[in-house]
Amino acid sequence: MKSYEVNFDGLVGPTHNYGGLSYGNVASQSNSQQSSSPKEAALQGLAKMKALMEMGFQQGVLAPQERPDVAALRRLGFSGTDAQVIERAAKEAMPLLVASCSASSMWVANAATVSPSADTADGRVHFTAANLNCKYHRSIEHPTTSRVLGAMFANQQHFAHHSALPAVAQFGDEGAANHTRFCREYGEAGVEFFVFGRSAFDNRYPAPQKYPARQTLEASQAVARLHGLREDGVVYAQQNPNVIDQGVFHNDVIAVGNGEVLFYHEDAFLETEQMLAELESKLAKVGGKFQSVCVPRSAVTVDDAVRSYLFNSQLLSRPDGSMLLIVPQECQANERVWAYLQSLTSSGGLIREVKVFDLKQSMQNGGGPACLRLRVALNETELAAVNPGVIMTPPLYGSLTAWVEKHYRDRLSESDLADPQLLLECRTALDELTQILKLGAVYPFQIN
Ligand code: SUG
Repeated sequence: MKSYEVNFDGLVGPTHNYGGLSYGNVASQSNSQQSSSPKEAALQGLAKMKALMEMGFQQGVLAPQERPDVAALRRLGFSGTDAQVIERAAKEAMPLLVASCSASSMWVANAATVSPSADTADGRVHFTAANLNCKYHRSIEHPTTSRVLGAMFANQQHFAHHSALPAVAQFGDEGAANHTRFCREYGEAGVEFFVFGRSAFDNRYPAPQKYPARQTLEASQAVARLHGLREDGVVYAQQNPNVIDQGVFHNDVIAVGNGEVLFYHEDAFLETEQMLAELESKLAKVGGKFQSVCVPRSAVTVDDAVRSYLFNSQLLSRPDGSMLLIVPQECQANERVWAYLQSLTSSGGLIREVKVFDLKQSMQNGGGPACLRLRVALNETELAAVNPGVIMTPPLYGSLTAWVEKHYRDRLSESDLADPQLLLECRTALDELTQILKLGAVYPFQIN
């Protein structure tokens, strides 16, 4: 049976703004308070989805969330009508209003961890929504994420959904941004690679000194258990704490994998040799031949990687078995990174082509091509069981573009977040979106 990797991209929501909310994420910190363009952000994301669809890849779309999250503000003690809640928060605690307005659900690599059916004990595709416990503005995403994923992958015979892990730092879980899967074919059993930043219960693992390590070993282990993964089908590795302290807040900022290939920076991991050997031997057990491409620090520094987002790229398999790398334009702007990419694609290796995308609106908050997509490997039967409303087609691209043009603002700055009209605009837009994507009622304003 045929199998595919389907990339579901997060659609940028109407409140996209630069709130400076993510300590440890260099771009989010340095662009804080700039004015944003939600319309441009959403169109840039849609252009990437369209391009991948036109290249022949299976492409889907994941809906944004209702923001400001008035219910979250109510839980923090603001009361009255929705407009009063927003006005009071703006007056008394602007940072909380900003957090409740974040469009951060666009970075769907953090929405969930997904294990394909070939890897799981019950032969279903498993999803665990990420608790995103490290940042308040992201910790409020998972209930709606679960409902949206449930509406997209609604067939219980093929899809199993787990709610987010306990909402405490010990089980900090950032989803697929720290999870990679190696396999020969997408439909065959593979090896799932979980990268963690620290251990909550075992102090033998060193922790970063400056910035938070968002993913814990214990969270990754819990996800592997929930999904029913074989011991031989899992490899855990610790991220180098020094790179977390340089702004590598997720593994997907310093490594990316696809098929049998891991593309990574020399400084990405601790115990790299041991980890590579384990990946090689476990992949061999399921008939695969592991390959790694290490980018030396002499060619590209960690700082270059963080600024350019070289590794936050999408590594895609082309029909002839070679690979294509989708990178943000910031890679072209960095001389060393661009020179490295030229030498990589002309070296005769597996990665033959680089395609550049303008994702500046998202990049300025630390979200590159890989952050914007959630990969779901599906066989033909499973793909047919996905809600067809969320699979990208030329007509859907047309409808979504028109929808963005109609509902999104060109500019948004912090003071605009206090405007209760923004909530109404967001709800009107999302109500229409659920009809376009055929999701049913998934948002708090639709179900309460
Ligand atoms: O969690 N930025 C996101 C970026 C997530 C990128 N995802 C991956 N690497 N997979 C984060 O730090 C910034 C929001 C603000 O500052 O307004 C933010 O949430």
